[in-house]
Amino acid sequence: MNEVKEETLSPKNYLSGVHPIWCPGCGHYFVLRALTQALAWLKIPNEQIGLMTGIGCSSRISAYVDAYGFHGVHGRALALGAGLKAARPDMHVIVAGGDGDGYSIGGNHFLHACRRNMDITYIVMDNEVYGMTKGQPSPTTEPDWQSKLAPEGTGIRRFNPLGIALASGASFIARGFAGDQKGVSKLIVEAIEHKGFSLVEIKSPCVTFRPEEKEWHKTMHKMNIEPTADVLEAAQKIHGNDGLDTGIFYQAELPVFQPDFTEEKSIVDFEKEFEV
Ligand SMILES: Cc1ncc(C[n+]2csc(CCOP(=O)(O)OP(=O)(O)O)c2C)c(N)n1
Ligand code: SF4
Repeated sequence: MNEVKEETLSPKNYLSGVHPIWCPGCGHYFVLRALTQALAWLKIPNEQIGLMTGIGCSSRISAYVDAYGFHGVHGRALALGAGLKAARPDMHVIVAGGDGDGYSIGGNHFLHACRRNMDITYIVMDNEVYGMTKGQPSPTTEPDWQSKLAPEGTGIRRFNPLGIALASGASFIARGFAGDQKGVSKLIVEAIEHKGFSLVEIKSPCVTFRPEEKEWHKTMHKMNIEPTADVLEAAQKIHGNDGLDTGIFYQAELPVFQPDFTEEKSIVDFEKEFEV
């Protein structure tokens, strides 16, 4: 790992040196940059970071960051993150991946990660498509998007990650846009500092299979949403807009689930404590 000295701390201290193989112009490059900026800002020692990812172009990010990491199984990154946080509460656990990884095959884990509210930061690079497997529609793809694989569109309504996170009990819910690197970096800082499960959904264009997403920089609203701890107000902000707003939609202090494995406990004590 890189030696981190306070006076020389910069985003570069958090790059592994492995060269990203994303397509030129892919939004995920900007997310990587925003993440390393956030880590440098917070001065988190590299060995105190656990970056767990699933499978997809976005999930490759764990190879590019100089931290402990695990490039796991498709849709299971949150389970890895929960396991790490349970065993090592002292670590900053960051889970990252794509909309396919997190909302489709990993959808069940997403619901329960929100509900459990462990102190984990979840970064989803949402490009509204499966990039790695050549452009299949994902849960966030609009129903009328026509592609070789779905020539007439899917006709299926979109998954609403922010609304579902709110309904499921996440205590920090934000949306950013990869093209607004400063904004995304700030959201990641706030999310890591937040105690509880934080969702940072980042609209991150797939320039290869959804070239029209290059236009997002013209349509996304930059950091126009202020946080609220009121669920109804947050629901209005999430559901009552055009899906292009960014910022923190909801932030509240809610009970955080953290099993205590630091002392010998029987399973009966554990069940009593957590009412399982
Ligand atoms: C169990 C399993 N099913 C399917 C796949 C094939 N697969 C690999 S990546 C992927 C989707 C990736 O899409 P997303 O998570 O949105 O990331 P992106 O590549 O767009 O960044 C799929 C379906 C797999 N690797 N494992
Ligand atoms: S296929 Fe799309 S998501 Fe994957 S690296 Fe290329 S631009 Fe990025």
